[in-house]
Amino acid sequence: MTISLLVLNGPNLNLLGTRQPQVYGSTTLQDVEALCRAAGDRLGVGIDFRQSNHEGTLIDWIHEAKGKHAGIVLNAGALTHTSIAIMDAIASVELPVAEVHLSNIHRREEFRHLSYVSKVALGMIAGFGPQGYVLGIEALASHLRAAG
Ligand code: CA2
Repeated sequence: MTISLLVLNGPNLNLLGTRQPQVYGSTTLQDVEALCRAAGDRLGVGIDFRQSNHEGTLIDWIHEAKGKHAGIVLNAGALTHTSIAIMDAIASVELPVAEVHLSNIHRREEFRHLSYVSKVALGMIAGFGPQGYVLGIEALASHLRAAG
């Protein structure tokens, strides 16, 4: 059966490429989606790419991923640093999560150094820009293949 991954984006990531290009670059979220789909095609992995500015919607999508997707690539945006609810949702579905950040959160303000997502993620990729999403997809695909 074909592996399917949910690629989930949190608050404000819909603005990617339109503001603060010095921090987040000029690639749009639509470009990121195209990169993810190309990686999925190359690896034979289905990609369900989504973005929401609402914590509850993200949590609903994490719950719905159980039984539908084999893993989640997650950039929770600023909710990374605040949301115990997203952390609990990830723990409850028991799916492998590759946490992704465009920027290196550890080179930035102190308040970005804590990630609740990291506490339940399989691993984390930060600082490689949009390529981080491709690395996350590759990492989950090999993890899932190794697990059989
Ligand atoms: O580096 C990342 O990917 C972040 O998850 C991005 C979040 C930030 O709060 C995290 O600390 C690190 C912010 C996403 C907002 O993206 C924007 C893009 C363009 C313009 C404004 C915001």
